[in-house]
Amino acid sequence: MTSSIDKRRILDARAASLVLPQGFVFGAATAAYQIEGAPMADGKGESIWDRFCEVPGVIIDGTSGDVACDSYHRWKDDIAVLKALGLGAYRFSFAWTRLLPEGRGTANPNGVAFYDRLIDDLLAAGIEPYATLYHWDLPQALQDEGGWYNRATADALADYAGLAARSFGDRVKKWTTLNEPWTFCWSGHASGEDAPGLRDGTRGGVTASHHALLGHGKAVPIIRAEVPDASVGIVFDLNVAEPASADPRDIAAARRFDGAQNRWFLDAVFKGSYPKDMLDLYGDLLPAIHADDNAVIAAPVDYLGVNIYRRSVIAEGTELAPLNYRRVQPEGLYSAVGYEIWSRCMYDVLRYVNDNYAPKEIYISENGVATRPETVGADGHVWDELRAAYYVEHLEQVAKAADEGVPVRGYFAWTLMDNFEWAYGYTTPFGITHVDYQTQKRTVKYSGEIYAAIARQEAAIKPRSMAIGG
Ligand code: IFM
Repeated sequence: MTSSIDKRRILDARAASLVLPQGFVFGAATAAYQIEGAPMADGKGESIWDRFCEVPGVIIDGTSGDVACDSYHRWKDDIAVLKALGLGAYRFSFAWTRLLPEGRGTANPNGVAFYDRLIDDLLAAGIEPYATLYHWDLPQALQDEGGWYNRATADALADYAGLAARSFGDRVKKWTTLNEPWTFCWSGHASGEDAPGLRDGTRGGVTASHHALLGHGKAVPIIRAEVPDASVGIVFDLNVAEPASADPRDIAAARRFDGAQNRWFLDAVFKGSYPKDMLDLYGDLLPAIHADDNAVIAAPVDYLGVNIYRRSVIAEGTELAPLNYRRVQPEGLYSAVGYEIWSRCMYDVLRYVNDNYAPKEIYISENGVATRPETVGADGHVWDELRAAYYVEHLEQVAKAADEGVPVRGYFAWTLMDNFEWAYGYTTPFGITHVDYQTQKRTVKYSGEIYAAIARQEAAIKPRSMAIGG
């Protein structure tokens, strides 16, 4: 039997031997609703997640992001953690309703001032801000006008992008328009597990997707006009889809699933049109696609962000007609949110994206693993060995793809610290830093230490306890 200490030694050695390209960016990611708290402070407006969390039964533990990590007040603690970890980049999102409480119109100066402070303090700490405009928290005022079912929401996103770029573009140079349109469009509008909780099936998912992509396409030139030296991209959550068997029906189902989650978004942005097989499949369920929409959506981007958590093994089934698929769970190790832990998905997705779409640059904008809630031990540590191994194994796959010439430029751990995991509430933490929600004390976990050591290219890993805030 290998002891825990031996396992850590082996892992530390593997971490120490990782080689990533020169200049590779190591960062950590968060999102506004998941960490900030203070939902109504200083003139902030209501978002669809503020509203959704009030619906009984939708969040597994009945919680919300009302307090979360209290980062609205404790952003300095978050920066202290990033600094202690030695990370060079922080991916965060703006809460649209802090900047524009009604979704459009007059800016809220308090919201602008909050992100000014965050950005200034990040830069002072030598950490590059990677800002995301939309990480799922649509203003409720826009939802009341139809949300992503309404084409006008695309224009509202573009106007909001202009405001953010004018306000912060002198200091923020890395811009992401949307985070994970597949998830927020389909989980929010087809199956209903996420806000706004609509269960409108494929028609809902595809309608929201088209308008979200349109908003992205309209936002890109506006950001460029405001910030000529900006690097602008979009973040997709992609999974390579594998047929569960050689049965032609499973092969066809995997192809449909790939079309819905991957090709629909990637073809639109990188090839300038939706995949023909998916247009045919969706048929009458499609929203109105105007003559120049494809060209708008295909506005050239500087990079693609890839969020990757698993592969998808797909059989024919009954989910989301006419996609008609079923997710198969191969035997193996699973995370607390039921995702198979299978590091090869990282290499496969990088190759898939590079070989089929050849983006100029790729960032792994999120990757990480959920466990059950952890506690800080008597020795002051959180020995999250499973998560530490996850990072080492997935970074080995990044290194392999980079070695083969895939232009992967950086990696962001999901997530900097335990936070509000949407419908799972606080039951499935993903953090490399533990958060004690009673005291708001942040304690870097073993995974954070090992990740920091990799980021610093240290040869030897010496875990130590770091407690910040509280
Ligand atoms: O927490 C989420 C994040 O907001 C978007 N990507 C997936 C993460 C883990 O589920």
